[in-house]
Amino acid sequence: MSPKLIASALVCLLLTFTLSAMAVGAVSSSGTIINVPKDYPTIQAAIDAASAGDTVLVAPGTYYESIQMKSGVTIKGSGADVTIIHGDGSWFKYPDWAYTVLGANDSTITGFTITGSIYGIICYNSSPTITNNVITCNRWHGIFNAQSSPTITNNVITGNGSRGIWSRNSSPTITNNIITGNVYSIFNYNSSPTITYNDIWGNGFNSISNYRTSPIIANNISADPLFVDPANGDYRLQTGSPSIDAGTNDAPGLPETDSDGNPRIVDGDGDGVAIVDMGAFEYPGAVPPGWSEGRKTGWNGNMPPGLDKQDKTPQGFDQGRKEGWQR
Ligand SMILES: [Ca+2]
Ligand SMILES: [Ca+2]
Repeated sequence: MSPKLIASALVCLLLTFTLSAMAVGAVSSSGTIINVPKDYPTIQAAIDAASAGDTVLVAPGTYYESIQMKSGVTIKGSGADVTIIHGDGSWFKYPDWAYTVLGANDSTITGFTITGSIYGIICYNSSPTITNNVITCNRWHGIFNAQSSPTITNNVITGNGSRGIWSRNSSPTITNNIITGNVYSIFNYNSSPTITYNDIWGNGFNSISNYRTSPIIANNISADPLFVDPANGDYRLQTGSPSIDAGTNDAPGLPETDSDGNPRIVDGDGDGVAIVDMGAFEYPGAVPPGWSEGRKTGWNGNMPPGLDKQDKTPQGFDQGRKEGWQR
């Protein structure tokens, strides 16, 4: 086992002990909002009660259940750092298909950590949108696709025991993700995937495997994404991360906010052009010269002339909602 994979295993062990912060994301939907656990104690009970157009909004916490998505229903966590779905061992079709999330057509899952099963997400004859999630510490594949065309945008897929994404007879669109620390990156068989603007780095095998496949593969990078503290489950991006402003604003299913409900799209490298980052968390913006970055507690550092309190924002800048700077 390489040091990197050992580190991933440690993250898996630590995962449930390191998540404590609170965050609530915003929802824009014309349907009904169903709250978990306020309205229903489990995510699945809320999904079962939902109709097409509804949103199931899940409060921070760890939910020990495997869930089946429903056509037309959005399932929204409060941020991948605080809202965890840990599979309960439910099986799908075959004895080796334990899953945490089972996809459905025209549905969205966003803002969760998805962990603790053999497959994190199974798409079987289904094409959901999967965005703003951390998919980690599943025994085999992070996402398994069969006869499916899911939209996989702006996730972190890391520390899974086999492939980050495995596809058969499928046409997934894979954009703006960070795929790292898995044993293998992406495997395609008899498929037509579109794989663009992802950071694929630090897997046991980074090369994308294609058999009887006609892929579109372009504009991906392979560089350390410089997560803030991956050993403790913090997959935000550090200053200088190559994943900042490295995605595409044309990604299908691009979310309006990041996993924590903070603004997307932000100009993270200060060049005046706002481009979405790769991964589940948008870097909050360039730090002005002479200032240090203030994560989670707002900005700090040397006060600019005329300012004497931390709750004031220098001219030309808006204060980040939870951390750092935005122009
Ligand atoms: Ca950005
Ligand atoms: Ca920029």
